[in-house]
Amino acid sequence: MSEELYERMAQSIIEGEKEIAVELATKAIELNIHPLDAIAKGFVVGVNYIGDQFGKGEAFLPELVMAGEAMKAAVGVLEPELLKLGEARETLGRVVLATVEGDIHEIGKTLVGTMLSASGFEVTDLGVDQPAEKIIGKAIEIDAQIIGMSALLTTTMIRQREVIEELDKEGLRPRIKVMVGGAPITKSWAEKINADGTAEDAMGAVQLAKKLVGKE
Ligand code: B1M
Repeated sequence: MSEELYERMAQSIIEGEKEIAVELATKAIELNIHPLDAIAKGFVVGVNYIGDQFGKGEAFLPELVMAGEAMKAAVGVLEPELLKLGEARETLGRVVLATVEGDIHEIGKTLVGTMLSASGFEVTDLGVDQPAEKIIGKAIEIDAQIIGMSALLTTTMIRQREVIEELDKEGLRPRIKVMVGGAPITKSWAEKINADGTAEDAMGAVQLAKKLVGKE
């Protein structure tokens, strides 16, 4: 039963059918399917497929845009459920989260923010296309323990390094820890740019953030 639902979820994203995606996300909640399963086993399968097709030149920008919109809408339905499931009792720390300058991919970053909030972090999500000075300025303003940066493009990954270099220059590390993520981000990239860590998905991001504030 859930297998069939997951397949329909993926298909709704591939076809860019926002309303159907929302309907299926709502159905998953009614059926008590864990929202992270609905995202990972259903919707993400679809968005990865269309991303691959786009990469091979077999799908085009309008299809990518429609898939992105359907994905965002479905995840938007599931996010409040993720927050409800969270067992947050104490505040674990303050996190400034952003997608780096020049990059407007927001779905994964927002999901990471939701999971961090559900786990007890106070998250200030600056949104997408955020320059280094804004990210660092906000971290100083709210006395954040962690800066989290997402980048989905190989051309914008470099911005993560710029923020880290600026933090180092201003003597703000190791007080402020930096975690990086996004589809092209690897462990070796994180090490190369001297980040404090990376995670492949939102659950991994929560584990890493807990480790960084010493609350594993
Ligand atoms: Co874009 N796009 N896109 N796109 N897009 C990719 C990234 C791409 C790989 C597709 C492809 O060609 N195969 C490709 C990049 C290629 C490259 O860099 N080598 C690409 C391209 C080229 C582009 C444009 C340049 C296309 C164009 O205009 N010609 C353009 C760039 C615009 C810009 O940013 N300046 C563009 C635009 C778009 C849309 C706007 C249409 C849309 C985004 C909609 C939105 O976000 N509102 C879009 C989409 C949807 C994608 C794909 C298909 C899916 C991204 C996504 O939402 N995934 C993507 C292909 C792919 O990744 N398979 C692609 C689902 C999401 C849950 O996963 O974001 O990876 P993800 O997040 C995960 C983990 O990475 C991790 O946890 C998350 C949850 O599990 N994670 C973190 C993320 N951030 C983290 C932070 C952490 C820790 C973990 O710590 C802080």
